[in-house]
Amino acid sequence: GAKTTEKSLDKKPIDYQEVYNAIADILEDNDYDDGSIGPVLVRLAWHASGTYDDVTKTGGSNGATMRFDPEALHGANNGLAIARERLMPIKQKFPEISYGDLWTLAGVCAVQELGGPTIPWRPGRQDALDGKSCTPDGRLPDATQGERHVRDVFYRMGFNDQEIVALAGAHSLGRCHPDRSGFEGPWQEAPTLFTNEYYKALRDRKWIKKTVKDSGASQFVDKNNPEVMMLPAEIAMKNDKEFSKHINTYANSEEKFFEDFSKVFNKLLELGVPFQGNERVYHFKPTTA
Ligand code: DDH
Repeated sequence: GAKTTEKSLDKKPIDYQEVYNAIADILEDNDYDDGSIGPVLVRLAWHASGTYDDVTKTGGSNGATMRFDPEALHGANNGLAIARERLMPIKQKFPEISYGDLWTLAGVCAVQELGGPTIPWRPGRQDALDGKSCTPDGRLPDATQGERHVRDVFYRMGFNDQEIVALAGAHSLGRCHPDRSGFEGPWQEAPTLFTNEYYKALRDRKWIKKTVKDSGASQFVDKNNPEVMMLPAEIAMKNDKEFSKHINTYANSEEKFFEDFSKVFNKLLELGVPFQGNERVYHFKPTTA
């Protein structure tokens, strides 16, 4: 009947490339950090996904449970309300998209628009209706800890050492904020460009321990440019034989880094998502190309 027709007209399929383009449009913001909200959108996609536990099959980007307490209040998620709010106009423009799909697509868009590789992406995340499936606090990595903890956290998601190092290259983007994590500064001098500079910096520069004035947190800074930093967990990774092997590979080849990052970021964003199997895989066209 007429009613059914109306309903199916309502539910016209979402053009995800259009969503991508709309997100690309709001990335640049001269008032925000280094002039782009891209980095914090990448962090939102990662924190939504990195709660996954491969043993209990809980967590991950399905459900977008970070919208709810207590997950919204987890210390690791400090500052991410900003990222969620910035995406609200996009949600209003494309109300049919789930929050989980929107946040992960925004991460893909930011990586691509800031010069990174194409990341294959599929829709299929469904929103939780309340906070009942919020994950317990402590599933995301603690930057004050060492290589053992980093392995515990990422092995739980189902990643190996090479994948852990490839994922860490996302720190090519963005910066630490004393009021969010206690740490301060970007990982290298161009925090709105997705490159392999992070690995070169980690491998080649002389890192010295320093206390952040505002927070008392201990971090490492570049001897020649103390504006640039590394987290204690990253210096521990650099000093780990297996991790440093991969750091070296990616410092030597941006091409290899891009190839591996594309695969592993896609894997991260799909953890725990109940795909039907018939979803189209998108390879979004950068608006900058
Ligand atoms: Fe990260 N990250 N991250 N990170 N992350 C921070 C910021 C950003 C760790 C700690 C921190 C990944 C892995 C790790 C991004 C992406 C990714 C901050 C600073 C801390 C602390 C937050 C703040 O003060 O605003 C640790 C520890 C690890 C680890 O590997 C052990 C991964 C896997 C990703 C990813 O996207 C694949 C991005 C982007 C930022 C910058 C955010 C911003 O606002 O700028």
